[in-house]
Amino acid sequence: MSDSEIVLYELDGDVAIITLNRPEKRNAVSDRVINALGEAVDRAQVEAKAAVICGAGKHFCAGLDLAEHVKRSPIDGMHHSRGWHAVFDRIESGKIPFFSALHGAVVGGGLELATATHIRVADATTFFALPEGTRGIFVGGGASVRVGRLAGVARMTDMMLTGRTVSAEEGERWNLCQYVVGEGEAKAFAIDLARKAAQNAEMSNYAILHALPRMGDMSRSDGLFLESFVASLASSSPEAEERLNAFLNKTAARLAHPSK
Ligand code: 1HE
Repeated sequence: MSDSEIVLYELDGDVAIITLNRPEKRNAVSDRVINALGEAVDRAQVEAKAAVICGAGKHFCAGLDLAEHVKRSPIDGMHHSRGWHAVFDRIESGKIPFFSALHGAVVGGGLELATATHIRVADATTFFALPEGTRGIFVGGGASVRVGRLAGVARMTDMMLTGRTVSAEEGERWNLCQYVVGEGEAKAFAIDLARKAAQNAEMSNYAILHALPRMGDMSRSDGLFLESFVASLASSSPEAEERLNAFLNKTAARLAHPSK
């Protein structure tokens, strides 16, 4: 299978759809997969306004390709982990929002990939796990930072010490995903969300992706100051003026109650 087949890339209007395509190995992330994923992510940042990452077959992603990891020197292990960080950082801190459509196993590096995306949609078959302890290794694709912050260190410690699996519903309560949908519905749902996000002002999306997480890490006073700064920058753009006038002229769509 060539690199362009191991990770599929498709552009659907403004939305890039990136599919891990190694179902016979449950989309385990080999060196080739991480490289091809990095290329697809970079292409999406240029061509699309939002992107969806999903997995072919019965599982989103079984994590690190364990077959490639049996013998790695400490330096190679460090380089490997930093390579994953580089790709996942480009997902989390790029130009466009990333959505993940989850089903089946979202485990180890698969959960690390999912938590680098901004919005995670899980279908009813989804389960989350961090089995690194069981395998005699440690997380290396960013889970210590991302999963620990989303779910809390106590829950992550539990997942790693006991190897427990966490259902989609429980995962939603733990912030591992923001949406739970019916079996087989995650991809269409995530694409729909991505299309909506792609219609936002690009500056608003950029501020959401880059300013929000930084503000969360700042003191209250610094966070509020930066919020004012970003707000004034965003609202002084011609696009903001156009969109605000569209609301006032009654040409912009109205918000609807969630039940509608
Ligand atoms: C793999 C991998 C893999 C499957 N690396 N080959 N991840 C894990 O510890 C999860 C390991 N995988 C599983 O627990 C199960 O495979 C699943 C629950 C995901 C799916 O089960 P199932 O019954 O559908 O599939 P299977 O029969 O276990 O696997 C099908 C094939 O995929 C089989 O190969 P085959 O040649 O015998 O057909 C498996 O060996 C292969 N396979 N998962 C390599 N992960 C940056 S650090 C991140 C650290 C981690 O990610 S640790 C977590 C690793």
